[in-house]
Amino acid sequence: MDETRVLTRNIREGREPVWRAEYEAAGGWEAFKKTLAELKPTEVGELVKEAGLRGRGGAGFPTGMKWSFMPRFEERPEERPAHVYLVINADEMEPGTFKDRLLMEGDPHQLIEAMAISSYAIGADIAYVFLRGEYVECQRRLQKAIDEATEAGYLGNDILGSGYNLKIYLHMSAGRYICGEESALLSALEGRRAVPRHKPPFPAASGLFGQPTTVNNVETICNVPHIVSNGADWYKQLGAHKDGGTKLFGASGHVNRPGLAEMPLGTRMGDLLEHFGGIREGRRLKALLPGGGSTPLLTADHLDTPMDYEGVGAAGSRLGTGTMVVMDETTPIVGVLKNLEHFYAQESCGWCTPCRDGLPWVERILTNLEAGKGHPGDIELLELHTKLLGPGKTFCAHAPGAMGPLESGLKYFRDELAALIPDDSDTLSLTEPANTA
Ligand code: L3W
Repeated sequence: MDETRVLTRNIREGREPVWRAEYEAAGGWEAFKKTLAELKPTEVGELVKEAGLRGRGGAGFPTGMKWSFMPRFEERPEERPAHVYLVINADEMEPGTFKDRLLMEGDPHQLIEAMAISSYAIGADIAYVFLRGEYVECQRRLQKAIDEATEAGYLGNDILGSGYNLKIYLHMSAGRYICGEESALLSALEGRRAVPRHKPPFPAASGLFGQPTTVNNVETICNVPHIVSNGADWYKQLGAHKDGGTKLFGASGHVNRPGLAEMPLGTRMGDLLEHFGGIREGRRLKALLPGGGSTPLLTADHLDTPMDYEGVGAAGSRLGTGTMVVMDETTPIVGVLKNLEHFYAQESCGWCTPCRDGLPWVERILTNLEAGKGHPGDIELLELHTKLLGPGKTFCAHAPGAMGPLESGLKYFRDELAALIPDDSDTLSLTEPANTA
């Protein structure tokens, strides 16, 4: 299958990105000029709503609707707070996920232009990119793009004579997975401990420094200039199933050609795997995480799944970040689950008890199972944890996300996991220390 290159149209493998002159020659910054000249801020939001753009960070929340929660001050400028913020969540740390990095390294002006249009739409005067600490090359390239855009008059005061003011800043994350949760991200950006906040209030009501704020993912926002340039109908027809637009799909693990590809949302899962060269060494697919570490596993029975929000949801999982982690038939599922739960246990912020104490317990049970030291009742205990740490039981989505692969692992591979408990194992032990060898 050929790619449908919209967001990646300027990206050239292994080379420097297009800088301003080349970006402009390819039509770059025209969408921002059009926005300032022809569209009211709310009209940009309406366009994005009509296009049906949904968040690409994992949750799939409708972007236009999120923007519509921002308070408007056009009619009552005297009530406008000191600042209104757009924050780009570029803390890409989801296991198996590397799509936003490509967009930032490969076409940094696209993100900066997209931020300028989106900031205008929500009435923001300051925008931040909250960037994963290890993404130093993204930092260099984005800073250069910001400097070039400022020099060209696309950022700053009274942009292109429109009266609109915008500054963009880069902030490097100190490096914790939980910083990608939007409210923990805002705390980190304020210089405080990265612990999630209660929602509501959502960021539009009280976000960065208590001011109106919208948090969007990198890929989500990169769609905006294309929607402004080509219209909502054009965008909708790009999708192959229910949702409009394209998606950066990825594959890592046991495929012949791991990497990224921009394809219509709703592309069949089997076609995507084929695009990535199929399962390596002629083996068969055992399972895959469709969109990063916190999305429930799917199996070879799901190859016909359309990879969009509805399609993957109907198959019992989530589209997540759209970057698949692929496992062939030789992969022991206990190792997959143990590795994932080790990550989530380590990355818990420790704020709420079920997450802080439950995840290491899950990891311990899986570690023992893998080492042949399981006990009767372990499977039921794991099952119980998927309920105790499930949606609504914890402060944020971290632990429920971690339970996604475990619950689906138990659903599809229960016998394989149960067979790891030795026949001569003694009775249930809940206190055995972790095998940390
Ligand atoms: C106003 C309401 N706003 C929801 C907004 C909310 C947020 C967005 C999504 O988790 C998932 C998580 C990870 N009024 C609102 C509202 N909003 N209801 O909509 O919110 P929510 O709560 O559905 O999800 P979340 O807590 O933001 C995101 C999963 O994504 N994930 C993680 C990906 C990680 C990366 C990365 O490393 N780059 O993308 C992958 O699947 O587990 O379940 O803005 O404010 N009533």
